[in-house]
Amino acid sequence: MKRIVTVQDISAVGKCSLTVALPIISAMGVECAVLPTAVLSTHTQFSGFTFHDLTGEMAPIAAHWKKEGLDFDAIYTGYLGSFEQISLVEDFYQSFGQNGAKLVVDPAMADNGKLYYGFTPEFAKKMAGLCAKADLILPNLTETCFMLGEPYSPEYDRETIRGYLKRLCAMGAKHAAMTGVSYEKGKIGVEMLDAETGEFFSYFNEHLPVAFHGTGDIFASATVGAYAGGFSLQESLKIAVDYTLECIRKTLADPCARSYGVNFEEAIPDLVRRIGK
Ligand code: PXL
Repeated sequence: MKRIVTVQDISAVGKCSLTVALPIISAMGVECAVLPTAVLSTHTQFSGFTFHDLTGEMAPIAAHWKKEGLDFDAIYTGYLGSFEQISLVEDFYQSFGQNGAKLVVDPAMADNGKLYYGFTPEFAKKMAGLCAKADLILPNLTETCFMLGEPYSPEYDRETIRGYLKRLCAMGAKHAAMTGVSYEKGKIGVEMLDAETGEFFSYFNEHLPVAFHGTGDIFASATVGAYAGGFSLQESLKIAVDYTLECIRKTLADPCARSYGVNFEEAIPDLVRRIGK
């Protein structure tokens, strides 16, 4: 069985970061180790959340894993809370990337033209440095704009997106896949550039006219689960687009849907069937 490690926070309630990465990646038949960065009562879109930083635990946990001879097929980072955590992830990759572990970075820090609570444009530049080392990055348009120092506009065309992807790859990422891309009314999906071949790949499915928190984490987790499980990158992105759409459908159909995240749980059986597990 493949084993990956994901580095992100535990938002105890919130259907994001570790509470979605663990169930999704495990359900896809991939062992999911966790390097938790912080414990929050909820994600930061709630007001009054508690926050307990675990930065001090990261290096000792990594050192113990090294001593035990553990390694990983992929290192998947999501929401990181500080410059120091990004530096620690860079050290972690330096140490655990030697055996060919792929680094997948979801620079979860912004959406809809705005940085999440607590982040600054300087933080986005530091995140761009981590993205430069990655095999695959999964930013949305807002995160891309902050990393490239471009103004955000919800209006764009394919040429603009492809230009941004080229610039992200020029910084060092081997594959840059932008999530939540829509060139045509009623369709949304992903556009990826493979820096080695210079080829673009895109895939779209139905765009339901709603926006929910947490879909980026769900998308990234499904991509990592599929990719680590042996699917090609292209097929992994298709699986993630379709699964994210199914989660949104399930949320819209759920009379008890939560306001803070999507119903990814009831779409897991579809995902598992899709990947033939
Ligand atoms: O979904 C990304 C995310 C992860 N973790 C925390 C967050 C957010 C987005 O707001 O606040 C703590």
